[in-house]
Amino acid sequence: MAIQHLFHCTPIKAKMWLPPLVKAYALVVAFGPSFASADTYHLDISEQSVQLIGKAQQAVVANRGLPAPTLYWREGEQVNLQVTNHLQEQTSIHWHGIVLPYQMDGVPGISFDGIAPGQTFTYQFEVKQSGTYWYHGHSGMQEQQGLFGAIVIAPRHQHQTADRDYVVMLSDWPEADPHRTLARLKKQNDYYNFQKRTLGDFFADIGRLGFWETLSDRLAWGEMRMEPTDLADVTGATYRFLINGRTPDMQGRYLFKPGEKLRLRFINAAAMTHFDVRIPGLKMRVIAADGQPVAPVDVEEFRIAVAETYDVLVEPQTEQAYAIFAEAMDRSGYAHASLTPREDWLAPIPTKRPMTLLTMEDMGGGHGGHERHGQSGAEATHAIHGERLLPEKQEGQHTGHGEAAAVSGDNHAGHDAEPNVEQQVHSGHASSAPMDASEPSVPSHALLSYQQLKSEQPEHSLMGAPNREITLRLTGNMNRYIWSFDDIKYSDAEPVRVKLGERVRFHYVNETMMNHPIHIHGLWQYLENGNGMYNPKKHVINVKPGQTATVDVLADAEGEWAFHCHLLYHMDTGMFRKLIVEKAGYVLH
Ligand SMILES: [Cu+2]
Repeated sequence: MAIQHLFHCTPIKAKMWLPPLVKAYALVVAFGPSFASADTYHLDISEQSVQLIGKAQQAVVANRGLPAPTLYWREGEQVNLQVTNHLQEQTSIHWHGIVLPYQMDGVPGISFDGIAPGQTFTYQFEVKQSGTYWYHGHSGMQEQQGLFGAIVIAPRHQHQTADRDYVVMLSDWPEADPHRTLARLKKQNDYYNFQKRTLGDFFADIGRLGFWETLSDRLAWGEMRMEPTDLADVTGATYRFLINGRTPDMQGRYLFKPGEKLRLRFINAAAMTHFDVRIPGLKMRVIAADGQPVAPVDVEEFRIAVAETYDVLVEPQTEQAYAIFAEAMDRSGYAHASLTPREDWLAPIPTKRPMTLLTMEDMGGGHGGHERHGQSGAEATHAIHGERLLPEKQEGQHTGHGEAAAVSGDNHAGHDAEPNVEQQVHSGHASSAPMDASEPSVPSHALLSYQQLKSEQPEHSLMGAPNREITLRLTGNMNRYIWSFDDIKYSDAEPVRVKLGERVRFHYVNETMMNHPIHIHGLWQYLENGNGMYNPKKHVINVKPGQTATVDVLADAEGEWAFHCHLLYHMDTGMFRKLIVEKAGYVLH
């Protein structure tokens, strides 16, 4: 089933800032006279049926959309957001990356009580920053169930102009109820431990559980075995990967005219999935990270961790359709949309690369950078592992679901195979070169690394030594699916307390085999990446397996903040702290 829709920005109020594309095409646009005006936004949170996997499922949505509407704010604006809960359970909205009073931050149990069924909560705060951000539910699994949307904040002084301005929102959509997935992940390892089980068991399980359940469990538990194939613990075996709420078969597209400069605002709104993003045939100029302008870097690919945002400029010169291609880091699936000069032209799906395997560098044996490994001996060894251990995975992920359904003989027939790329792409599309066929592997210098991120402006709060250093170990119990800081899960942990105005240097020591994107609410983290006063400020710092990341945090906002890994199932099982920023003589609980 192909839904022929263009992506559209969803205006939710008349008076708002609009990006250039919308300006150009909107018939009636009223602009506020001043930046300081107060605008009111309404979000209605409800359940809605969606069709993303070939059968109806319930999603949790805002204003009946998945994703939720993009909110366009202006720097300096006083926003007033009325969020009404039409669910049977509590809800909440967290404004991710936004600096605001802590009572407005939207984390139940930390800074407010949550929004009860039938209630409306009004969030009010001044917008003190600009750039690309997002918002999402912070209750239960609602973020995984569809409750997320983009925030685009116009700066007071625009310094990067573009002819068109698009949000590219990536996410992962589960085949099963996420509560059930988590319950499975928490189950005793005797039953699910692949290490102890044989190929015969695997086929027995297929007979009993069905192909996808079996594969999903095996892949999920693969992480615990510390094999080099272990990159994600919830994978494409259960996920569909979406761009602006659409699966690859739904063929999302973004229009352009050759010669135009496009700003693409990538947001990773996935619950559990890091993506490797590329647009074969186009160079991407990264101009912002986590909303903040950075010195431009030209890349062919970047990895976007869960909850990060990157803004890139692209300037397609030729009349052809380009693929916006976001592969799950573990290669278990991909999101795809077309950047196209004509609505009826679709971009080819690029050649999918072999599963990414942990390398010595990924495991902390490298030089501490975030650059991609080259062809190393380790990788070659791992490739053998991959072939030996996971032939079923490669089949499942690369040949479309139709074939997998045949293997299991279950009811996945509704999944239809992946779109028939050849047919769709080349109909009426002769000028498009088959760029995927001979695409070279990306040289490592063309991949964005954290070291390349340099703030556009020097940050003077980075002068001088920190007042305090705190080492936080990122830990996990491999057998019980419990994630933690310093081996203590959230429910047993004391809050981290710092003083208002203090500058704290955190060392995040990753003792696990997983990436952990660490997020602090309400405060910036200045990543120590060797650029001194130009160290970039981010709201999420991805810490690779076995590595240590150092950040400086200026505790310039009092209150109680959430501090956690942004992988939903890691946060939910305990990799979470309350961070209290206290005024002298004033104790918060
Ligand atoms: Cu984590």
